[in-house]
Parts: sequence; structure tokens; C-alpha cells
Amino acid sequence: MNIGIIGLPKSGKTTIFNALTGQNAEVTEYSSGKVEPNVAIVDVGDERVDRLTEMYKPKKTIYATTEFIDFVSAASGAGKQGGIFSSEGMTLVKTADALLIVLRNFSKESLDESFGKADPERDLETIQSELMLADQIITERRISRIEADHGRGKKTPQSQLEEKVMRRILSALEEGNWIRTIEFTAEELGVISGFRFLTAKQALIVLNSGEDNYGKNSVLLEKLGEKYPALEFAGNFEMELSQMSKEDAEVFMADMGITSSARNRLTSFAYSLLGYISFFTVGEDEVRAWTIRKDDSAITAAGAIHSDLAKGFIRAECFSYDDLITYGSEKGLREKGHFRLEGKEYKVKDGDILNIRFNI
Ligand SMILES: Nc1nc2c(ncn2[C@@H]2O[C@H](COP(=O)(O)OP(=O)(O)OP(=O)(O)O)[C@@H](O)[C@H]2O)c(=O)[nH]1
Ligand SMILES: [Mg+2]
Repeated sequence: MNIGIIGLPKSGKTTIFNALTGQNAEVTEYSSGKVEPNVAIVDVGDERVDRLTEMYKPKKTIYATTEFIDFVSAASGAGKQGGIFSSEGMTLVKTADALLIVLRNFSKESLDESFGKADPERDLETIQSELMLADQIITERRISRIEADHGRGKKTPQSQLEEKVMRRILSALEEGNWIRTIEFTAEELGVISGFRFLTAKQALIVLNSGEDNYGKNSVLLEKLGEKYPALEFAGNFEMELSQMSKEDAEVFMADMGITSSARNRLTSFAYSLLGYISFFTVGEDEVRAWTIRKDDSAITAAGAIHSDLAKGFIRAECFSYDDLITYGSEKGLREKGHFRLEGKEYKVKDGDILNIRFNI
């Protein structure tokens, strides 16, 4: 999973990136002139993996991972397309599976002077318009290209389908709707997937609150949540937490009423929204979490581990993490009949522990 962090200049994107990744990327009040995004791959915290590690005592433990990309905003006042990203950023953000929109909800004198008082709803409007505009420009270009082809007699069923889809996209965008809200057939999806439209992506909001107002924004969060799923972070504070020892961080978190780390809150939120689930493989050598999509079959899960396992798939030996905890051991759950053999088509569930039998 790959999440692009976007937002208006100085909304605290890099601060949130640091909070999520435990990194120490430079956070500045002034434009730093930097254009490359910060990128980090982080473990997806999962208590189940910790528990399995205690039980199996493997030589190594491998968590699922998520990649975060922190985009640098174009210099403020750049009213041109891509004001929320530099053009480098615009190209890269297309590869993200989801967009994390950071909204400033803290006050700071220098920022209030340059950008006005924090106003998350206004900023969200601006971001939405920019994203829609970016997609609209691509769509309009594509339509003129197709029209030109058609004018020259180059008309195919494919090009006609594409024109139809592009026109639907354009009118949705003109009405202020995201491409996500349009229902496409599988064939139509095939036509547009290569364009990697920004408003076709799932967006999540992080309301970046100050230490003074964190936890007091339920009305605002509800409003934002009507547009996109929204979480509140105390960005600066959580960045500091991510750089402390676990024990120290827990004390401070409790004081602020923060239930778990920014990384764990965000990754579990994103997993469920984007339809990702985890299955596990366990043994003396390794306990490992793997990421697949909800409703993926056992053979897809096998392929996530290694293509040979999918090719030579015989069956999956399977039990659930919850049963393992309930009965205390593999032996215990076997005795109660909770050890299963599943075929290729079996839909893997979140928390399944699999051992793939294969033969090549
Ligand atoms: N008080 C407070 N200040 C914050 C918070 N988050 C960010 N800041 C400050 O806001 C300024 C900008 O933060 P950054 O994280 O660099 O913002 P950014 O969105 O990455 O900025 P650009 O990449 O330059 O657009 C810095 O001075 C931060 O210290 C917060 O939660 N509370
Ligand atoms: Mg930044």
C-alpha cells in the first residue's frame, strides 16, 4: 500500500510524515526550495504479529509495510495548476493508491499572517478544486485528441467508447463530483485505468490540530467526514512522540487522550477503507504478515508469497488467529476441529494463518 500525503503549503504534511514514519525530515516555516518528496516504508503495527512472535519465537518477524510519500507543495501563491504539488510531485502522486489530505487546524503567527487563520473546510475546498482541475485538464486534452482522430476518419469502437467515458468524466468534474463517484463497467474501467486520475483515488483526511485544540473538534470532524473519512492528529505532538521510546510515548499519549500511535491509527484506518486485509505465515524461521485485498482467494494469497506457490498450489492449511488465541495452541484448535484444508477458491479472511502446500 502506497499513500501520498498532500495538502496546501505549510499544512504540516512533513510533520505528519514524520509522525507516521518516525523519521526526521526537515519541517520548516519558510519555503525550503526542496522539490523531491520524502519517502519512507514503514511497518504496519499489528498486535497479532507481536502475539504470534511470542508464541512461535521465530528467528525473524516481518510486518506488512506501507509506503508514505510526502509531497512538497509548489511555492505558495502559485495559482497555476498543481499549486498543491510541484510538477515532479504531480507525476509521482499518480502512483499512489490513496491520497492523505492534510488540513491545517493549528494556529501559528507566521502562517496565519501569510495564509490566513486556519480554516480546514476552506482548504479542503481548494484542494478538491485543484485535484478536479488537474483531472479535467487531462480529460479535455484526451477528448480533443480523440475528436481530432475522429475528424481524420480514425474511428474505432474503442475510441468511441473512450470518448463516451471521457465525456461522462468531464461532466462529472464540471458538476464538482469526483471521478470516484461515477459507476463504471469493467470495460470502461479498463479504458481509464491508465490515466491514473487523482479524483479516482480514495482520499482520507488528516485534520492536523494543535496541542491546544486536539480532541475538541468533533463537529468539524463529522462535517469533513461527510466528504471523506477523517482522522484527527496532533501533528507536532505526535511527531515528537514518534521519536521517543515506546514507554515514554505511552505516558504522553495517555495525557492527551491519544489511544495509539499515529502510524497504527492511520494504517488500520487505511487498511479497512481501502479494503486491505492481512494473513499470516508462522513457523520457527519466520512469523510474517502479508497484505491482500478483501475477498482475494487462497491462490492469490499464495501468489503474494511467491509465484511458485500459486503455480504449484495444492491446498492451503488454514486456521484463524482468533482460534489460535482461544485454544492456546495449534494442537488445541486441531482437537476442536478448527484446522481446515482449503482449496484455491477459498476466500482468505483477515487474520487467517496459512500454510500453502504446493508442488512444482
Ligand atoms: N503548532 C503546530 N505547528 C505545526 C503543526 N504541524 C506543523 N506545524 C508547523 O508548521 C510549519 C510547517 O510544517 P511542515 O510540516 O513543514 O508543513 P508542510 O505542509 O510539509 O510544508 P511544505 O512542504 O513546505 O508545504 C512548521 O513550522 C511546523 O513546525 C502542529 O500540529 N502544531
Ligand atoms: Mg513539507
